[in-house]
Amino acid sequence: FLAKPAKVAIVGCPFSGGQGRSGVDLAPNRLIGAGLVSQLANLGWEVHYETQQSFVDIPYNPVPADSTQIKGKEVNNSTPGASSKTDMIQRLPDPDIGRMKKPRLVSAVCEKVASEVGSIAKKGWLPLTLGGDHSLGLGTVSGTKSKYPNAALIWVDAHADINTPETTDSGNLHGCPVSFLLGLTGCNIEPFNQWVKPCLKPEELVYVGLRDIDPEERKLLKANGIKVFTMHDIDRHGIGKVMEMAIAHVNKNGDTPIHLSFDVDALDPSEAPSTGTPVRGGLTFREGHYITEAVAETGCLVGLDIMEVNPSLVDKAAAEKTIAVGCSLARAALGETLL
Ligand code: 4U7
Ligand code: MN
Ligand code: MN
Ligand code: MN
Repeated sequence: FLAKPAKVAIVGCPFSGGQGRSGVDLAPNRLIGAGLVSQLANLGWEVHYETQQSFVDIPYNPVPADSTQIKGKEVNNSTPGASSKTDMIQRLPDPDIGRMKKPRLVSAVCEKVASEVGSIAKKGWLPLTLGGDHSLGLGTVSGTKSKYPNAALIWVDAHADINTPETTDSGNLHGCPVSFLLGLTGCNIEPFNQWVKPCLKPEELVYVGLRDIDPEERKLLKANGIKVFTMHDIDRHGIGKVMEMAIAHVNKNGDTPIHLSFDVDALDPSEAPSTGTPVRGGLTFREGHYITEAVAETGCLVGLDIMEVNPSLVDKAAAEKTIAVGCSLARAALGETLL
């Protein structure tokens, strides 16, 4: 269904509100700065790039690092003490709801991302979303599902990101997007229930690379019969066999649209050191690329996310390495190594 090479629209999402470490919002600019647009164009894709500046219109948004972005907006700041020349948007408080941190901000941003990704998909283009933290996956997958209701989801990550508002210990919503997509118990909650549609069936989902699963997440994975390929499975079978099984699980007839959500922390920290929640014992450089190549080979890719690059972590060399591998994974998913 996607003529290849075709059009890819890059959605840059400078967003960090789904977790606690600043800097992950710098990744889209850095990935673009590393030459991603021309790299994809060189593969034969027509590339559109747009950054989601509209995030700054969200009233819960924290003041952007470059606050010139919001100059010219209407002054309507009644929050005591929050008034300044550059902070001209009224910024509403976003207190925790239960355990969830920044629920209104995350929800509003993901709703915008869902609409953007959905409209790109509806044009028949491939949306490539550059995070930002992985809470954005709630938006990207919702967007893909609005065009392809039967789309499969391949979630490549050290983590399962399937905590619910009730099970999350950290309260960080980047650990929760999958539970909302599945509509698990506890997810029908404000503000998310104002727009999120539980759009993903457990059998449409497969994980690759997991090695840090919370006890409550383990129960949810089992109770819902979700297919998981952990690092242990990759050690046992090799990545070739694992991807064969993973793709067979969600793409039985070879014609199921596939959304690939790649959290760079799936890679070993030696390959992707600049990320907020690194976990030892991850994918090698080649295993990571094999995953994206295997998906490219299906010809079924309809949505791609590169998430959780945080260029402000570790040091300059680490950031450059992580940015380079992010670009490289995106190229491989878009067919760089296909003959
Ligand atoms: B990421 C965690 F407790 N499970 O919920 C949580 F271990 O998008 C981590 O995969 C979540 O990076 C990691 O906070 C979210 C934790
Ligand atoms: Mn993740
Ligand atoms: Mn992760
Ligand atoms: Mn992470």
